[in-house]
Amino acid sequence: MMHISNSHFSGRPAAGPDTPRRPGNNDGPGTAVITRTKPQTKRPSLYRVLLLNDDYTPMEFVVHVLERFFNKNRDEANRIMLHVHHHGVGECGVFTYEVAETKVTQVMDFARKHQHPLQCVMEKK
Ligand code: TYC
Repeated sequence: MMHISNSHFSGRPAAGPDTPRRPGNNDGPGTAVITRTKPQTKRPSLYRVLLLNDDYTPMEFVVHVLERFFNKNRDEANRIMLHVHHHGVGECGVFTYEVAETKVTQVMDFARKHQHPLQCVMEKK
C-alpha cells in the first residue's frame, strides 16, 4: 500500500488489508486518496499602539508607561515621550490584535488609576 506524506496533501489513508468494505472505503491495494489542501500560512494582521499627547499627564509618567508596558529603556522611552509631546501622537509598538488590545487596556487602566488623562489607542497597519 502506498503511503503519501506531504504537508500540502491531506485525507484518509488508503484502505488496508483489514479495512472493512464500506461505501467510500473500498479502494483496492496500491491506491490512495489524495485531496489538495491550501497550505495555511496566513500572517496575522498587525496593529500599531499609539500614545496621544495631552496637557496634563506628567512627562515622567509617560516615560514610566513606556518602560513598564512597552519594554523600552529609559533613553528610548524619553525619545518616544518627547515625540508625542511635540507631534501629538507616537508609536509605542506593533503587535497582533490581542496583544495590542491588552496593551491599550493596561495603559488606560494604569492612567485612570493615577488620575491622568493619558490616552492610548491602536490602529491597523
Ligand atoms: N504634554 C505633556 C506635558 O507637557 C507630556 C505628555 C507626553 C503627555 C506624552 C502625554 O502621551 C503623552 N506634561
